[in-house]
Amino acid sequence: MKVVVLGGDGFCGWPASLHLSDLGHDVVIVDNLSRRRIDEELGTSSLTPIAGVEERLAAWLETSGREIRFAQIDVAQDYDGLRDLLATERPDALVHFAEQRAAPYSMKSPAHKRYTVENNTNATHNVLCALVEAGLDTHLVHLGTMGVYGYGTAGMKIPEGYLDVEVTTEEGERVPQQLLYPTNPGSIYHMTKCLDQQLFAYYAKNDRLRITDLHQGIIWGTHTDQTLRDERLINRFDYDGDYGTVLNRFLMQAAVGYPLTVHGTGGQTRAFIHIRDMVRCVQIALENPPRLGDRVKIYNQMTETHRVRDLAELVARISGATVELVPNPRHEAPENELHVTNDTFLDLGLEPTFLSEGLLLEVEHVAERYAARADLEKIPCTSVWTQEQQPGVPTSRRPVDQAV
Ligand code: NAD
Ligand code: USQ
Repeated sequence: MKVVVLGGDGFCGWPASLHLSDLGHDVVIVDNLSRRRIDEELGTSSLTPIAGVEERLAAWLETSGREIRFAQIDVAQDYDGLRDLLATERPDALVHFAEQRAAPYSMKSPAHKRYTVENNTNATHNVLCALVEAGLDTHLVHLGTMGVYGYGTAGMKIPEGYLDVEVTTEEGERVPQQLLYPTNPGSIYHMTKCLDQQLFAYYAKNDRLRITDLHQGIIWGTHTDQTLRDERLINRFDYDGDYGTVLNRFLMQAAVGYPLTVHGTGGQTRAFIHIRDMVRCVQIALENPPRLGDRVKIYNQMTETHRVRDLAELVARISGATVELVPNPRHEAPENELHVTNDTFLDLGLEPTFLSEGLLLEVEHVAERYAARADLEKIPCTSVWTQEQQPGVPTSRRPVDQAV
């Protein structure tokens, strides 16, 4: 199948592109390289030494004999360029990773909030609009987030996208309905993924686009079978206070001897998935498209849930690291339970990589190997969620812990 991967130079998009190419699909990467420019803006860089995009692609051709083509297009800004590429390539599928994905970065300043909203919602809407204008029946697979649901329920399992409800008519009859699960975003970034959901629902209904939305948990790990084949194919590993995600940060912090930065009490429970499972999920989603006219197909793309302080204790146990409770820069529930339905991928053959198997390897093979490249000053999370959390504001004016 011909697959266009939007955001194919990023942390998820690169290994997903290699995996699909390795399976024999014809892959075209579209990326505006904004993630690399954001590294420059923040004065940070990947812990792993990632090659430039041209060098990566040449290395893949050399090692696999397979060509991945590349087009530098800003999906949010260059609508005509995107539409023309789609009209020329006429892909069978489009995988959409091309968004600003860091919650702390999205909260840094009014400019960062506005950039994140404009980039993400324009990118998604441009993709949908261009597919319709080009008259294509291309299956769109979007990488969404578990964060659209918020992270708590009244004890029920979070379903895959749609909530069963019963409404009572005027005659007193109880009628079953399914609604898009109510959104409860925890950052401007997460909010853009909620807006994406509405765009998908509309275009699936009005234009009969075939759309799959993958509500993905936090990725951990770095390597996939393909990125391991040559160091020029290595994947990025973010550890800085804006882009580093919690478990990869803890692994890196352990490797450099930095106390593990647990926010607040570390009672936050989140969903996780290994990067190898992510690429396999994208493959499975592509192989199981919705039928024409179906509503948006939503899968929960996660394999296990963990509490942040338990993760820190686990990493400390295997590495000897120390744990530090630091003030939480976010406005989030200090403690939550999280139960998630993830039957669809398991039924379709996903065999998860659990933390218990992969964690130590990750510390040894990635975090310790590249520890000398780390800039420890970039580790603290400095983006705060509210005005009251800005440095210098008395702690008495800070938001009280509450379920949000
Ligand atoms: P990333 O920032 O590493 O990659 C995103 C890529 O998209 C980058 O290469 C960037 O240059 C590109 N991009 C951004 N805006 C673009 C635009 N307007 N036009 C063209 N290219 C653009 O992020 P990632 O970690 O690979 O995440 C990919 C997707 O998966 C995101 O949508 C994110 O929300 C989702 N996701 C990521 C995680 C995670 O833990 N990393 C978890 C759940 C969901
Ligand atoms: N946290 C710490 N210490 C740290 C870093 C984070 O305790 O050093 C805590 C945070 O306060 C938060 C939790 O860990 O409670 C998760 O933070 P994170 O940065 O790992 O994840 P998040 O901001 O939610 O975002 C990441 C990706 C995003 C994706 C999301 C999936 O960056 O693209 O959508 O995970 S989910 O969390 O399921 O919504």
